[in-house]
Amino acid sequence: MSNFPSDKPVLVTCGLPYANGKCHIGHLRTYVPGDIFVRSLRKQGQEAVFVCGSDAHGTPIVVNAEELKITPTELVNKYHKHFESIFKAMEVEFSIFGNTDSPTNHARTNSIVEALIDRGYVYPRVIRLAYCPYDERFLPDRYVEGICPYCAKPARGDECDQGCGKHLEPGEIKNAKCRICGNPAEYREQEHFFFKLSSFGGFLSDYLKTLGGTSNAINYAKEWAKELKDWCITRNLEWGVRFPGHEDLVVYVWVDAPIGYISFTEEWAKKTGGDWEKYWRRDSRIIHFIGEDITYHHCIFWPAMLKGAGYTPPWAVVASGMLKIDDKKFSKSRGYVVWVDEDYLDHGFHPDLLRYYIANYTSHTKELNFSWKVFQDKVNNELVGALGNFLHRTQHFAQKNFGAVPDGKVDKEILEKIKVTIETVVAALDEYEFKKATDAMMELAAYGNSYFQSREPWALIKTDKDECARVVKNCLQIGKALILLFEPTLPGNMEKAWKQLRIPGDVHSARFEDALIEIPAGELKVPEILFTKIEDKKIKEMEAILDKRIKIAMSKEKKHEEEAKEEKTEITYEEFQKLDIRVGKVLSAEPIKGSDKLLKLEVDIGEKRQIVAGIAKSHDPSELVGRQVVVMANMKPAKLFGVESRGMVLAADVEGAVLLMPEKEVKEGTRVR
Ligand code: B3M
Ligand code: ZN
Repeated sequence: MSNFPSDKPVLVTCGLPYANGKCHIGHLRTYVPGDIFVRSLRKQGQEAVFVCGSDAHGTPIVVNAEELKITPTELVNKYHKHFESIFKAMEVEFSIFGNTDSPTNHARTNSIVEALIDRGYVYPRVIRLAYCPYDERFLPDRYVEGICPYCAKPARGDECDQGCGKHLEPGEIKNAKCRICGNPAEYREQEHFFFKLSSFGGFLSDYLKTLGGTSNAINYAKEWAKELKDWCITRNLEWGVRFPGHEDLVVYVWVDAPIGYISFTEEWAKKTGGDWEKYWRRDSRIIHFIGEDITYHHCIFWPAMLKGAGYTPPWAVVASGMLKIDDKKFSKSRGYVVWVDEDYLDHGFHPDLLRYYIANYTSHTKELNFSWKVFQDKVNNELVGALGNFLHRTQHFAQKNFGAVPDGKVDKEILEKIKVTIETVVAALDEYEFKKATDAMMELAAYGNSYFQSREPWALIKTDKDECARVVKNCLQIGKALILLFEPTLPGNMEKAWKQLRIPGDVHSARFEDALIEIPAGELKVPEILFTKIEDKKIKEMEAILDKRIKIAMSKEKKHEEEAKEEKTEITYEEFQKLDIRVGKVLSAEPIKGSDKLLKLEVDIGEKRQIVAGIAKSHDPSELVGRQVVVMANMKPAKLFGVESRGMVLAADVEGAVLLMPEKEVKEGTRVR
């Protein structure tokens, strides 16, 4: 017996993309199988709501917006639109694609947090937090960088991203440095609010026994549930959902992000006249598709929060394995990334090809490696060679020799083969095994090809037209079954194929079991080719794009490493005292013959000094005269282009040097400390 259709309402979600960067293949590893799953549910007669949306909060978005000098809202809107258009292009069809900064989500988050407070699951505690004395602010999450207390690798404030991968609580990170100014952070005490996760141990250990989904998620979660620490759910930020009653605090992004699943369902219900509470307040089947790296949040935090506030916890958590590019760990900074727009869609590749690759490369829970070469092989051998070839040759033959789908019955043996394939596919989908499912479909295509080959209809047409018609009818029936089975994976091409075969009704709403209904006799047109081979040249072109990106990233990394090596050592105040820095006034300035960079200055620093400065490109000599500058006065004398220099004019090290000057005029020769 398969899991679906069920009499309980079914809701499927996909992990919310941060509205903070572009969509890459790594994202699709969750969204494409999620979409295939929902389309397959409908093919089994199961209604399902499919929700997703932009994750709008959290420090990376604030930090990025600050760097780009735009507001977080502007940044979020930009990427929200981006994801929406990519999903449309990739035929990932959510019932709704919301945004966690929506009024509905603010309201739902408030109401859940208040419920948790009312029920005694939230308490205040004074903790030591990283604080930057220069920027005069607390440094939540990604505003701090430092060392992981567990594995001693470099880490970010909320996560050991380069080492053990642990979630870090506020205040845990060692050697904290401010990300804005790079200075060491101090620790200051402040009151924050904690969720009593530790009191959910009993609930979670029972709950995890019944939770469905993939073993990679559930097994880890069972271990984690044995040792639960309370969880700090507030942050010092402006951007986010206010923590009730505290103007200076917002809730941690991992509180309001999953609540987005609920508020998007509410928004969907409002739009369509549906009922959101039947999913979130009553017995239902909520299925979360997520990346493996956010299992803790979905199997531990989230069910505890839902339970605590009186909502329905998930029925299944389906976690996809991670992505590799050319067998290397996926990494944007190292260039191992394939962007969905600029590296795929913009090159004219059909979304179905990548959808198939993602579904069929390996088991959903294993690492998926993307390489252009394998992509080419899979498209050319499987989609073109097996599936496309079968659909085309049989319809082409039928059209040419009969002009129509021939009359007559389909063989029992063929219908049986189709039936068994449907059962295999449905069983695989019940286990979230998209590879098994699509392999079974491809096996049916291979069966069709060898059936066609062995019956030799091209010979039969001359000797036994009736027998030939029977073979052709059988083939067209297999074709119909393939179209229905592959529709969730290849929605665009299967829609085309369905129309070409002139089967009545809409392929997207038809059921798997309709594959057993005999294809009606009727006129056929010459079929168009669905899938075409990808040429070597195209693959070389795509590989070159990836190579180039990796090379550029490598040279950037090298530069960073060298810069890091140059990092300044600390000095004492006594050592600093040795520097003789003084305010001076420029008395004269003139170019130096033979150099387009240097100017010869005469500067009054309580005494007259001749100084050579590399500022000719950015400063006109005449505008300098009379200006006050800051001078390092005890530099060892040096000769530049034959001109003696005794001292150095200080400037900010940017293109077109920016000279330092005192805030107001002071006497020439005044010391700087
Ligand atoms: N926005 C993305 C991630 O960590 C994060 C998911 C939220 S799901 C509620 O994969
Ligand atoms: Zn700072």
